[in-house]
Amino acid sequence: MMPDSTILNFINGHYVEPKSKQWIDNICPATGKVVGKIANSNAEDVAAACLAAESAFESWSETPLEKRAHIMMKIADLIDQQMESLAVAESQDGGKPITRARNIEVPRAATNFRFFASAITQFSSEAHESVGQNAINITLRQPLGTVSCISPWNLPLYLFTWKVAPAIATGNCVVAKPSELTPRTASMLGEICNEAGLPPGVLNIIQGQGTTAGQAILEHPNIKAVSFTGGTATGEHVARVVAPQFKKLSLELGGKNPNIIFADCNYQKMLATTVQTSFANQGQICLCGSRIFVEQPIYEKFKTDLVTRAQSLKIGPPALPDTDLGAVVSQPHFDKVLSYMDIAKQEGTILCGGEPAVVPGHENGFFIKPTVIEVSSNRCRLNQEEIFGPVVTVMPFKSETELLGLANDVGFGLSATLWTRDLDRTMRLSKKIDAGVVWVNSWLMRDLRTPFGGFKNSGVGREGGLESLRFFTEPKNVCIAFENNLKNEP
Ligand code: TXE
Repeated sequence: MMPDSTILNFINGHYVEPKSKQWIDNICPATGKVVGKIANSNAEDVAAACLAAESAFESWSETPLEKRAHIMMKIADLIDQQMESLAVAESQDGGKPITRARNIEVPRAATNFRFFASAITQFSSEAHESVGQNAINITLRQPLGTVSCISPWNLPLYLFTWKVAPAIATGNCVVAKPSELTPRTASMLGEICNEAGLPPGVLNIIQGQGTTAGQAILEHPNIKAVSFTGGTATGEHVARVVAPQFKKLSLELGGKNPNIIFADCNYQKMLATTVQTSFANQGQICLCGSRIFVEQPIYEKFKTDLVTRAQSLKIGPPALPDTDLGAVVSQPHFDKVLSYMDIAKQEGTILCGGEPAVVPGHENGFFIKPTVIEVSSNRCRLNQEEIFGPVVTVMPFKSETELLGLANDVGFGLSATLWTRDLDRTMRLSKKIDAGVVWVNSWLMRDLRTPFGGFKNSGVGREGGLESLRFFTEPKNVCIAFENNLKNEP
């Protein structure tokens, strides 16, 4: 293996250079400095990874479930053991506070492996007896072969393993690509898999840009399924390339989620959680509640309180334990988020933030102050486009009917957060909100058995629990006819 600052491909259990010898810079978001180089792979590297996956498949797909589960549990244990180095790498790569990486995200990567290790031993398929026709139908759930997992930069190891774990649990071999902005923890996972005894070729990790490495994965004829999480525009492109090849496709895309606050809510709990739904991970979580709608009677108080809380968040070096907000992921993303501040001046009133933050010693880092913008219409760009930074809008509403119109008047439908103590209202609204997940008096609580995914431009398909196990398997019906006459043998 090369030094930590050189990120190689992981193919057939070995770290290898890209065949083209092309590299991209790895830039630290907190300093703006180049800290290493990343393999920029192309179709040749993807072909080598596919070959490795194909040769591993026959044996892995026939490996007893208990053995697969045992190896995956070991991977989870090793992630736990290497928590600190993984958290440091995650924080340095993405600019996120180390405490977030250490306490939430990397532990969840271990949980992903543990959950699917256990789930595969409980997975069952169906049987249908064709009564009166003397036949029984048995549904086999077979692995697909080589599948691909393409993941984004905002929750790197957490989302990478969320796809890889069910893919290998079901007996597939994987060609996976992490984001070129955050390649390190996925790269470290290769070594962990070797140590845990995962056979070579079961997980292959291709590094590099979406347009080269990612595109080659989409186009490889032997890849049977694509599980993708990323931006909606990229998802649309992925769908266009993959659909004519009739590959299975799962898309988890962007969000523009409403955070709906009624006056009868538990105010303190709502306020504390809303600070998280607005600014956690610098607002770079697809489930963040970036459009806040507040019932009129508490609107002014809420506005003042949210601004006070936002201004008291500590923006600082990601490595410090008391940092609340780190850097956003890259210079282009920093520019994109800040470009909305000009729009904000036309479409609303900036109540706080709205500009870069200067962190001493990190003057070239991509830090942005938590920003709250008051808007008077939901039909503005600030409320219709995914900004994906520490930026929220606030706006009052008077009735449930008005609120529902506002909440659903958007092209996305990933999640919604609802704050109320009224059970009837909870059910009324939950049924009508266009979103794959409705958090009521909560946010980001995880139960891995539940379906996860979005309506509208937020994606196609669901992940989680049985949904993931079904996605990574092909059902095959075996119809067995039988003789139904009792034999009168002596
Ligand atoms: O992500 P991309 P970007 C949103 C967010 C953000 C916007 C763009 O609004 O501002 O998307 O982010 C790979 N073939 N989300 O451009 O491009 C890429 O290498 C195959 C929301 O950074 O979607 C990476 O591994 N793969 C989202 C992955 O796709 C390709 C999280 C995601 O990158 C490819 C991230 C191609 N042609 C951004 N092009 C969420 N839902 O949480 C790119 N990729």
